[in-house]
Amino acid sequence: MTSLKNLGWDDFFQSQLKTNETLIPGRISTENKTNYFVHTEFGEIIAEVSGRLFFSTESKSELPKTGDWVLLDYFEDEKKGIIQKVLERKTKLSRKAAGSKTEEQVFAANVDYVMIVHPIDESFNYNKLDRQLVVAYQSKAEPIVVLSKSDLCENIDDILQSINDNHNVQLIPTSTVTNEGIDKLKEIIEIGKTYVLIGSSGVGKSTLINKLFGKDILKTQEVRSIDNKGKHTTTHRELIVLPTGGLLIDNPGIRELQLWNSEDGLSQTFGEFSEYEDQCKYKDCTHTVENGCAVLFALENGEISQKRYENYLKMRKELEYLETKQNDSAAMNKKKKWKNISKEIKRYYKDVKDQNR
Ligand SMILES: Nc1nc2c(ncn2[C@@H]2O[C@H](COP(=O)(O)OP(=O)(O)OP(=O)(O)O)[C@@H](O)[C@H]2O)c(=O)[nH]1
Ligand SMILES: [Mg+2]
Ligand SMILES: [Zn+2]
Repeated sequence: MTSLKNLGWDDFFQSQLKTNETLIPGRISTENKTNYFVHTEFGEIIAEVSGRLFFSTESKSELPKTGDWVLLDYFEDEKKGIIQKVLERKTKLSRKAAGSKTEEQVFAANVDYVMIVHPIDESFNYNKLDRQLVVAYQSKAEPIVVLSKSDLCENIDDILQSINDNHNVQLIPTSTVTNEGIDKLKEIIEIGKTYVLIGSSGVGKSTLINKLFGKDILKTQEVRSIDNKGKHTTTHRELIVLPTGGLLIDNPGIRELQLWNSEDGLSQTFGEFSEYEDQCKYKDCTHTVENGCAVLFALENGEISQKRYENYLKMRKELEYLETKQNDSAAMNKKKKWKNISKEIKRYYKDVKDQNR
């Protein structure tokens, strides 16, 4: 059984407990359709969310997610629990939910490091890496870039150099075939710290976790065939406690990583832009057509790369569009709320009138 501390419990969470707290703390491992697997001091238990918690949350993102610390009523005989409260999150990894809804999807909570797993090959997708970095920085956890399948790559140094040119982030080439980087990863993974692995399907996240665990505990894709392409092998998130300590969260491959309120993450990932943006003539400069735009000037002078400029603008536009949609849906909710209130008021007066009759 693992101690709370080894599960990531610290003063930040301790300070959220009442003095005479009767509920027990637990950490969400897996979110199932109707219940959760939760790590506790008493081992892994199955728990459900209480009706009160379910109905008091305003959005789905407030319900427990993998990595969350929760407080539960614990029923020892059945090894079951009822989740009464989600503790405040230290960090959270969010994206816009897939589909047309303007909704936040939290896919991991309270992680210390985001391991972005990216296969290293000639067709390395820098734009995708930038997007993942934006999401990682926004979460307030620290990113680490794991360059997987290094056994299949010949020009590793060139790619490392290109990433280093734009980012100040730890880069670890790994291979589960040659074992390159595996010891390095084992070395950096600390007891009681949480690492979430993100990346597209098939990049080798689960294989890597199996390697670090020292046993095949997770299902991995067997052979890569054409009709297997795009098929997700991992279908749920799971928080795994390594035998050597350290907590890893496996994720299903992410097909579409849409941004959710990531302004800070964006400026951190595109550090070179903020320097110029401050010098633009107009405060609300779009850096596209304006006279006196320092970003365009830097682009012309080759101080900013064309590729990064395009990717940056794309993500900025995505965030602006999201903001408009959020305002729209906030206005709609407000309207709905007032409609309900005026309905209630009408009903109240009708009742009063009826009573006086
Ligand atoms: N050559 C090579 N292949 C690898 C390496 N690591 C993983 N693979 C292979 O890549 C395929 C995908 O690995 P998975 O671990 O299932 O990938 P995943 O990221 O967990 O994928 P999803 O669960 O679908 O998100 C498997 O066939 C692995 O054997 C590596 O270092 N080198
Ligand atoms: Mg997997
Ligand atoms: Zn500008």
